[in-house]
Amino acid sequence: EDGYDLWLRYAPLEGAALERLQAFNPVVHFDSATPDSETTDIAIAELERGLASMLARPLADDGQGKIALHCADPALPADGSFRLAGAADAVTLLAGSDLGCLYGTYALLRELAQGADPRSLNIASAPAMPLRMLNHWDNPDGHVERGYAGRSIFDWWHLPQRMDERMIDYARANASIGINAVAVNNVNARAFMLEARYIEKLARLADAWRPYGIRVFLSARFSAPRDIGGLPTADPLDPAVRAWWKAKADEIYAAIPDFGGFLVKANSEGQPGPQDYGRTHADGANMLAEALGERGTVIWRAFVYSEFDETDRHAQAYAEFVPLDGQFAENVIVQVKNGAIDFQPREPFHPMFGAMPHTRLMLEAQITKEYLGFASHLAFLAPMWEEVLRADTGHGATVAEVTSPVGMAGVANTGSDRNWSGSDFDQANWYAFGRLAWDPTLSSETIAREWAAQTFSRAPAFLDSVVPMMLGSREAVVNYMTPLGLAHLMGTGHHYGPAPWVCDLERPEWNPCYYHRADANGIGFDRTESGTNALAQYAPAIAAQWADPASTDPIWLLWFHRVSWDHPMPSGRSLWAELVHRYDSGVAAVDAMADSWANLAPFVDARRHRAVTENLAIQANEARWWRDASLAYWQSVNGRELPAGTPAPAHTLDYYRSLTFPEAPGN
Ligand code: BDP
Repeated sequence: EDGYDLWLRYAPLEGAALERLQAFNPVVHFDSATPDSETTDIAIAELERGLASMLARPLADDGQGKIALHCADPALPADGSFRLAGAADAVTLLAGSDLGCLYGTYALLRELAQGADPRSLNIASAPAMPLRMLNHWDNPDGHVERGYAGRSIFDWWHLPQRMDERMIDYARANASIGINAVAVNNVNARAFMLEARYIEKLARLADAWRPYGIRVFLSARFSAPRDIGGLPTADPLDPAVRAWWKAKADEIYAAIPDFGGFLVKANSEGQPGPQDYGRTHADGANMLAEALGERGTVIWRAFVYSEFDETDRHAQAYAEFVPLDGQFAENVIVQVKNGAIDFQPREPFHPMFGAMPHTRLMLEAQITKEYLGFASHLAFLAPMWEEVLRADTGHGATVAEVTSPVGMAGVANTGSDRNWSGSDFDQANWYAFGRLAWDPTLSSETIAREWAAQTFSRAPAFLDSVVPMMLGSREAVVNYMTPLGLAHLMGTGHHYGPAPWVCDLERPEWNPCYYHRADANGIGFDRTESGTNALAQYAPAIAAQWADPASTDPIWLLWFHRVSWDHPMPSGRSLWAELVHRYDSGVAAVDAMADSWANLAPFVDARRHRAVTENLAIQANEARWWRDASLAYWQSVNGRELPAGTPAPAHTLDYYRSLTFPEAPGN
């Protein structure tokens, strides 16, 4: 086992589950109305592959098969919805489209792989969100920005003539969790990826993925008309620029009739955009939307912080976008990160959610763990996404309700590593992302359980131990990296490891000290009225709750408030003692994960067990590193002793400050 098969291992069943399936004679047949398509062929082949593997024998087709597919049921919508109904003599899979049959097939296999009784299946499933998308930050030269799993899986060098089999396995994995859209290149985009030779390459991928229900998108560089089009400007209101994009869209649609559209990062972190010409985000997005017309969608990112404007980075996206509500074309989606800063281990939900009722907003999550320990720390991210999806915006809807009519994008964590994600447990984040985009009401626990059962072992004793370990893992990371609402304390550039002392970077909001604002008197970022008042961007009920430290959940305290080191916490501890306590809990939680995992050796093949063990050893060391370096720094600022009985940092602050990591994966 090397992890390549992901959650699609279809491990042989045992005991009662095996007997039940044996007795069931699970041969597949389909009705005559079912369209003969590549997609139904894939569904049937996948079912046969999965069933044969779980039965550990080839399927014998005696004409009496008990799995019946009806993929053209007029009563069901053609959006991928399906129904699975078990009975004593058959399992029926009903869908309104061949894609629904493919999704239903994966659902059936997922249930059987967990040992479910086929006769008692009763599932009606429909995608909650129309767009369930991966955003790859992959560069055409094979480097992946913020990628920790090797090189890019996309081989632009050899495409279109040569296409790796991995592209099919990638599509299978995505289809199995309902992902239906992929932006193949980095949002920090190279304009040449819009050239004809790249369209040919992309068309090969689009053709390969179409039967799996996946549409391709391209990240488009806003200045492309200048960069590659020979025009003197990229001004969105310039007729020649508009004509260039229209012709470009026509060229793409001629090669890829179901091309999804463009993903755009504009006027952010040095990227070009409409503001370069005194135009708004709406002007820029609408120009591209017009070029695509009804054929496709412009996904315009709200992650902006162009020039530091003396206020608060937290407030910038809202300030630029909310006044434009109602001005975006029908086929524009604004894609908003879960929080207002940048994919930190914990952020409150972004205040834009719910604040733009006349704009289609989509949630952007980060699957790759840029700020949560890369691929060496174990952090299961479903609880983080569940936290944001379930957040009440105060505008009469949760974040899930605001975004469900549109969709959810995840920054992919895939790479050329044999196990795809850089570590076995990081596969769970890809899986969880897809499952939540399909159904944001699923609990993290359900997702962890089904993933772990399919990926490692369905033994209840294994699951009862590994699931709680996964569920607590992200909170452990929050505690040893950025407890109590702290954020952005990581090392410069590579974003790995602690560096709360950094204070000399060119732009204020690049510095950790800008975020923690610690001095002898206190710590935290005042975003209330007495500070930057970014809090006023939230709906009144939410803002009121967070305006007072006493009614603010301690997990957000230092995000919104600057308090003294003696500030009394609900636990009865002072802020300083509570902070130390949280770091220690984070470290202890990692040690507990390592212990649990050690006990699970009997359930996991030796190779993957060892790989996880090695990562947990790294994490245990590095949790201490985060704790010790952070505490050493806070002590240098506040001059305080550690609470009695608390171990001192292993090294001096100077030691932690002197560490450099030229070998760390950079950006
Ligand atoms: C930040 C990353 C940077 C991305 C940027 C983005 O550090 O590499 O380009 O987000 O989302 O988190 O555009």
